[in-house]
Amino acid sequence: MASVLILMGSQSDWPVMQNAATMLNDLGVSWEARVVSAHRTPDLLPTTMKEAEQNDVQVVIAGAGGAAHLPGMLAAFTHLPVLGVPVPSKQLKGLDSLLSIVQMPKGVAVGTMAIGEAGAANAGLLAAQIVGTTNPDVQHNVQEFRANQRETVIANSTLELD
Ligand code: RP5
Repeated sequence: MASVLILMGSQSDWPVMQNAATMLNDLGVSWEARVVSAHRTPDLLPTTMKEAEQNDVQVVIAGAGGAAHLPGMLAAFTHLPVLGVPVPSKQLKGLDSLLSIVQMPKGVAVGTMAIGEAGAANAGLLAAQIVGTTNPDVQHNVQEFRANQRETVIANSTLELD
């Protein structure tokens, strides 16, 4: 299995969640992505977490929208760090997803990211930073990414009228 397991509640979450996968690719971190739903396939949650632990997954990224119980439920079944990504929902634009993920009870931790694509990308980045604490190559890639980002901002820092 890969270093990072990306889980999501529905295939419909993939356009957002693939931003995590793209970031992990850019930073040289292996990943695997699957759909498991807290509501539609609840029995798969504990077995998926057990499999992840047995196969040396280091970080779980979990995205869901609406009544987004997936990250919290996964966290309840594992000691692995879980990063929750609130996926934008049709009716409430992801505010429901955010509040469903962020307000965990004391004693079970989920790292909650921003709503949508930026949150998914940053989940990939943060997962790489966690992997990088024990993998010097990944740590180097993260540092290079940050240095390149800095150079891009500086190179485009002068503003003119349209
Ligand atoms: C959640 O319900 C999923 O994470 C998704 O964001 C949302 C809608 O799912 P679909 O009806 O598009 O399958 O469980």
